[in-house]
Amino acid sequence: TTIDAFIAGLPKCELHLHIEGTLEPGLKFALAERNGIELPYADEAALRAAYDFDDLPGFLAVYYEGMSVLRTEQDFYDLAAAYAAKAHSQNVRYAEIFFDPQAHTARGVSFDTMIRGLTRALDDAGRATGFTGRLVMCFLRDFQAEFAMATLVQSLPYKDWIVGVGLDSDEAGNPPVKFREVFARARAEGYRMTMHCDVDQKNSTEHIRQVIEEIGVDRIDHGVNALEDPALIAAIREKGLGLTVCPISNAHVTDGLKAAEIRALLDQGVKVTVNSDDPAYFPGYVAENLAALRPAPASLTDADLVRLQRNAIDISWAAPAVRDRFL
Ligand code: ES4
Ligand code: ZN
Repeated sequence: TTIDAFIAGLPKCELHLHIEGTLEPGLKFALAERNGIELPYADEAALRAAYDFDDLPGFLAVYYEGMSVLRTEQDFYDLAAAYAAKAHSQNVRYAEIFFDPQAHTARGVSFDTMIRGLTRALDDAGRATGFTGRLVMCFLRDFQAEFAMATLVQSLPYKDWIVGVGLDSDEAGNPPVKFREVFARARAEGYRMTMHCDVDQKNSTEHIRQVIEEIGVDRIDHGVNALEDPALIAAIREKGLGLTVCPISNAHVTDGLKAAEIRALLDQGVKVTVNSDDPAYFPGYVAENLAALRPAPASLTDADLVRLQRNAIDISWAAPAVRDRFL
């Protein structure tokens, strides 16, 4: 993909980015070496060749395995610092960054280790470049709700950094209502809320209905299948819920960029945004994702690109000062 000058120069806002999904093969090898971990791949090319999945569970297996190299505070620092540098290079001014604490605490890395590394990197990057990053804590939906609740309690001392909570991982058999109590508590604690409704999953439209009507989220991650039910689109518009769509990710875990769907969402006045999800695995950061939508059927014009960034800052949970500096 070629990134044209307009896309390169546009001030951008990213709302759907998993920090563990930015672990590029080069950094993965460097961290493995620093921590004395033997990776089952000869080199970076062999590792990239293993990024061969065609559905969500296939991707998730590779994603969780890759995290095993993240052990120390410095590892989390290096991961977030690399993303912040990449974001700055693409003129991303503000990002709300997902992290999956349970994927780390479940293998013996402490919540403090992880959060201190991530926040120190974002703090340093902010001072150096003006890029602002905030965290959104995702619960893993394939674990029990009790584990999510315990994780929510662990996060409370870090509310200055964590602006909201989300729900991700394997959607099959793990509907939004499984986490009803967890999200009610999160709301009571003042967190904003989003949930993944991954594209083309079983029960997609029912899950979208649940996140709107039963959970009361502030926005929806992916959520493209709402187009199958005009009542869902009407509810999304009426409540001003944004959708954080990830075209290159969609092309890898389902079929295609969902470019026609993104066009339709824009044309129907939904607050849709374009994001990168797991750019080390679905190659392309936010600029590449935008550039992929220049051709038909998305046919993004410069005005559409500005609209997408306005939508993003509008549905973001950024502080007023950040909002005012944007666009
Ligand atoms: C994810 Cl694409 C996707 N879906 C669900 N959970 C995830 N975690 C990281 N990427
Ligand atoms: Zn995601």
